[in-house]
Amino acid sequence: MEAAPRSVVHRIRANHPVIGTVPVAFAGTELVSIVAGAAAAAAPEDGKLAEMGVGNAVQNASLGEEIVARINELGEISEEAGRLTRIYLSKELRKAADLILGWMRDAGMSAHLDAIGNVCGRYEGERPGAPCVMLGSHYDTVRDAGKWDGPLGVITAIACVADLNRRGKRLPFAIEVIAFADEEGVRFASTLLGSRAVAGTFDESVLTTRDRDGVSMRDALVLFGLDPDHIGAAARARRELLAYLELHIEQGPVLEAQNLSVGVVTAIAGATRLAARLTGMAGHAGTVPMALRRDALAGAAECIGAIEQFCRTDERGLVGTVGYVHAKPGATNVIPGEVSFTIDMRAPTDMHRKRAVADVVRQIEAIATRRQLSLQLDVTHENRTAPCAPWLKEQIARAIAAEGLSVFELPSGAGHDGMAMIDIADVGMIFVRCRGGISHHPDEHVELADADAGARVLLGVIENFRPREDRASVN
Ligand code: HGY
Ligand code: MN
Ligand code: MN
Repeated sequence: MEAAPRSVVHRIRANHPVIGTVPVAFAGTELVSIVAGAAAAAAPEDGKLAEMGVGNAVQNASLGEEIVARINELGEISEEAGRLTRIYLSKELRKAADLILGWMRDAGMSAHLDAIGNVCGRYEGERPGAPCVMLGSHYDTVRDAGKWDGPLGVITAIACVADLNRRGKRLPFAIEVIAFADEEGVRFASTLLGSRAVAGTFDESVLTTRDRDGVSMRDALVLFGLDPDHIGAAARARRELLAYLELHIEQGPVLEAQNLSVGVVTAIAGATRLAARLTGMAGHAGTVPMALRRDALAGAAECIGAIEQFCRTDERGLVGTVGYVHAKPGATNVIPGEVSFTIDMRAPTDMHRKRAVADVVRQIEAIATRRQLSLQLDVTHENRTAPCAPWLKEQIARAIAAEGLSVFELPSGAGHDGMAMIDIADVGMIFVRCRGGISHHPDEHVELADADAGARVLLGVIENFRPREDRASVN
């Protein structure tokens, strides 16, 4: 199934059938009108903005140009010719890390690679050693990815620091930028490996998991030049961070529908990922009668159909995806004896997601029993919904309003590093509009003007940043 005929792949790209369905579940009219109402309530009134002293945003129209140029440069670093794939701990990820290290140093930061492969930069504040506002996103990609998912946040953060540095401006706190090495979780089933290491929640048992080629994470770290026994050194303490802020493309169509460049994220939806394996009996495609077969792929197909049907009939934003299927032995004239597939399920609330996962698991078990297939089902990743901190949403809203833009709030259906960082810091997120809501796809695109607007908003948040009240004394 992985190696679909080329013509089919091209037809799918042209129609965008997957992309057309996923975001719509999170952008259903009911949900959007609720968040739009909330946004209207949260947006500061014009008169109040002057009082807040937010009319002094820095106008720097060139940030977008530099950001787009760097997005294109980083997007060239791929392990596959003709398409962008940069998987955790690959040679190309290392090459990308070196490029980002150079950008950070050029922006006036000290920079290093941490114990899990994150690229970390620090721009000192007025006094060395002060706690930081941490800006981040990821620099790994999915397979056949777009250039913007992850890198936009990293590159924009560096551009903001470079702008401060050019002006010789230091703030009462440090700014750190982290390019997380694994957010997508493509290689080792578990995800958010980079941000979990920084949050001190990295699960060491992942070190023994193997990629598709049988390489363990432990061995891959060594090949990358890192020491698997020192991952703990990447962990940061809560007292070192005043906040974690991430700018990211929306990956959905809501901002485009609202005709807005940027938005304030309210929460990052939780997700559950499972790995399923069905085992039947391989056999001769010509001799075994249909009634006597235990075809693992036909069973998997029924499971996939059941998952889709279950999620489609849900009217409260549930989405479910089977994104990987591998059939063995994988020959035209052999009945498939074993099939592995993944399941990704998300919903606007944790309760809803957990109930849905339990229902889907029951259906898969029933299908396996009826077809006399043995079933192994493992939860490989589980993340609860991460709410963005109200005080950070407010500061982002002020920065947006200061740019003369409307303030609009929306939830994130996609996962982000903030889901891990919330264990050591309050989290705020800025979304930037992307064309057609397309993401995890080579057609992913952000207009230069929107990249520029996002950068100006992030810079505005940083320059006007006020720590949470109980951290007001940052030195
Ligand atoms: O899968 C996600 O939501 C994210 O893009 N990694
Ligand atoms: Mn992604
Ligand atoms: Mn991302």
